Amino acid sequence: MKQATLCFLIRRHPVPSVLLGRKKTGFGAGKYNGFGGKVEAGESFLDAAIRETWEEAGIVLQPHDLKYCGALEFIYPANPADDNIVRIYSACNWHGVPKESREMVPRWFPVDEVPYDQMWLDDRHWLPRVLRGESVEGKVVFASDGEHIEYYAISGAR
Ligand code: 8DG
Repeated sequence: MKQATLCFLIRRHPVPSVLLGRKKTGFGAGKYNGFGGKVEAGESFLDAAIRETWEEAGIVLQPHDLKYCGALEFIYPANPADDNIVRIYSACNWHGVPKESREMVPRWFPVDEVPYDQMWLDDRHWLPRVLRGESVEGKVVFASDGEHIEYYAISGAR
């Protein structure tokens, strides 16, 4: 199964907020998400999270900036090539200012105004935990349309 990453930048001031990017093209286009994508040959998950956040948002992260927040399996029975296991990270420290890239338009959202109606449908079941500093583990199985959820099981751990 494809290995992938997602990284959420979180700032405390002026109000607790998360940086999301609206995907401009490709898989998940039009949706807000964290920054991430496939782990390439020879990379660790951490390397991939750092590279993707740089490529998609122009943000520089050091390995020690990243906090591991758990892993989720995303299963697309109608298109198994899209199946992926994602390691999720958050970061409260970084260098640089978010910048639009070829793939993403970054935007800050207060944590109580996350645009779940413009995100993958499962995100509302686990992202609030990540934003509270908790970890998540689980699996999401999508329906044949690749959008609705057939089944999910997500547990959290502090
Ligand atoms: P790349 O070309 O930059 O490597 O990556 P990509 O085209 O953006 O994505 P990908 O490699 O196909 O990897 C899948 C990405 O999509 C990965 O970051 C995890 C993410 N993703 C799903 N399903 C869901 C979901 O339900 N919610 C969220 N938040 N992200 C999801 O595959």
